Amino acid sequence: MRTVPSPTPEPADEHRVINPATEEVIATVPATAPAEVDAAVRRAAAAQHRWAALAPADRARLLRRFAAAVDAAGQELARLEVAEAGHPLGQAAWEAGNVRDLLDYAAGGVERLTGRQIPVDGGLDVTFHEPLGVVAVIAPWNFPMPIAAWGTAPALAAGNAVLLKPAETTPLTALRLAALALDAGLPEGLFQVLPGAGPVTGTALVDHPQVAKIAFTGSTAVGRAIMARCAATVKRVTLELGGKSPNIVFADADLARAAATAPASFLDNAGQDCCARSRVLVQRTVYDHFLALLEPAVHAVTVGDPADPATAMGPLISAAQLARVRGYVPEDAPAAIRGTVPAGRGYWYPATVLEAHHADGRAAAEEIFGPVAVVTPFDDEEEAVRLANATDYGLAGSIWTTDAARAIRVSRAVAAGNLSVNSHSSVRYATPFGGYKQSGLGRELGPDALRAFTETKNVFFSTQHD
Ligand code: TXE
Repeated sequence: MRTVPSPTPEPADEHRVINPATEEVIATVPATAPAEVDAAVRRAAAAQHRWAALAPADRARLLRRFAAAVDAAGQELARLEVAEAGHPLGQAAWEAGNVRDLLDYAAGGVERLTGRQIPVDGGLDVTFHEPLGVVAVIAPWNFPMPIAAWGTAPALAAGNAVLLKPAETTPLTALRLAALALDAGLPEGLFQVLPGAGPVTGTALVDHPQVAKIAFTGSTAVGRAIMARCAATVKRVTLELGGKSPNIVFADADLARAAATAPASFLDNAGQDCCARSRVLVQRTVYDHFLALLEPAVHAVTVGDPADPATAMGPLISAAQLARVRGYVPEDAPAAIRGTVPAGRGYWYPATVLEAHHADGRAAAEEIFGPVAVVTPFDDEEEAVRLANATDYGLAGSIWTTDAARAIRVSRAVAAGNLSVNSHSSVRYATPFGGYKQSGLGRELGPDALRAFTETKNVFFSTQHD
């Protein structure tokens, strides 16, 4: 890594990593050319054969060692995440811990990847869950470390080799994780990080006939294109895509808690979160009261230097992302609530709450991926559900009510993969995560995470004799 202050155009064979809080170039990382992708696939295939042949207990032990190495390097990984992604330090430390937990949880699954014995006539029928071989994880920049591990940890645990392509803007934590895997004793070539541009390095992975699966997290547009391309080699594919998730606040809710927790649900990671509750639906009878409670809660969010442990919200990832957010919401748009940002360099955008009747139609309907929420009133439960489902997305959502029967009715009626009642929590390593509709395909995390990186083989043993 070296510091390069010059703003000259980026050459095609390397990526500059920019600290989004200062706009300084903090590193340059070589991009992986298609021929190098091919060489990496071969190395990975050789390593995978050795890895899958290990005793399950030995594979589990090595993954636990990898988890311990991540734990020991937690502070260092967190600081890298702060520098390359602009995440507040406290959040980044949680993310490093999440990677450790994912690896430990996956290690626990190695010896529980059991098949079934199915009653049939004339013999014994047994299913096996066998590794796919070499799989690719294509990760985004919004949570570079955890999302890389969501795919990598269960894939390795299930006996696969992993090629991880990090986002162009955030390769540093991924590269560090690969070095920690080697230190922990994982075989050389088993887990490789291939930085590079999506359309070049990513496409080479998607097209490669020996890559058995793509686990992709990113935009719906790119996910759709990858899925179509995977058809050529009938590659397995899971997609974790965008969202425009509702936060439904009924009049009977604990309004003080709903309002106090709402800002984090759309401002965490400066809103660059696929689960961001960016559509706040509030029952009309408490609408004004809720907005009055929300305003001080939004202003209480500390925005500033992500390296400061007191900071809750940092900058956006890049100049491009800042331009994208501004494209949806000009800074002089009539806002119900608007926060402040630090002066000077960095890709800052203020916390912004718009009322639906003042918001641009695109801002109300599309994923902005910035610290912006749109508030809409509704009259009754039926209208709340209709508004919540009036989107092509279906990733997450929150329901605030003290009526248990309503919580059950609404959580069954909202078409989304990850709902929370009187909470905004969506992601836990032990529970399944994924989207309905155009928010994705397949599930990650949870008890079935390893199975998603296997083929099911059925073997029938005849017991007939002449
Ligand atoms: O995502 P891309 P971008 C949404 C969010 C954001 C928008 C654009 O709305 O504003 O997408 O972000 C790789 N073949 N999300 O443009 O391009 C790319 O290199 C193979 C939601 O950064 O989808 C990176 O590693 N790979 C989201 C990854 O795909 C390709 C997270 C994601 O980048 C490729 C991120 C190609 N042709 C953005 N093109 C979420 N679900 O959390 C790009 N890539």
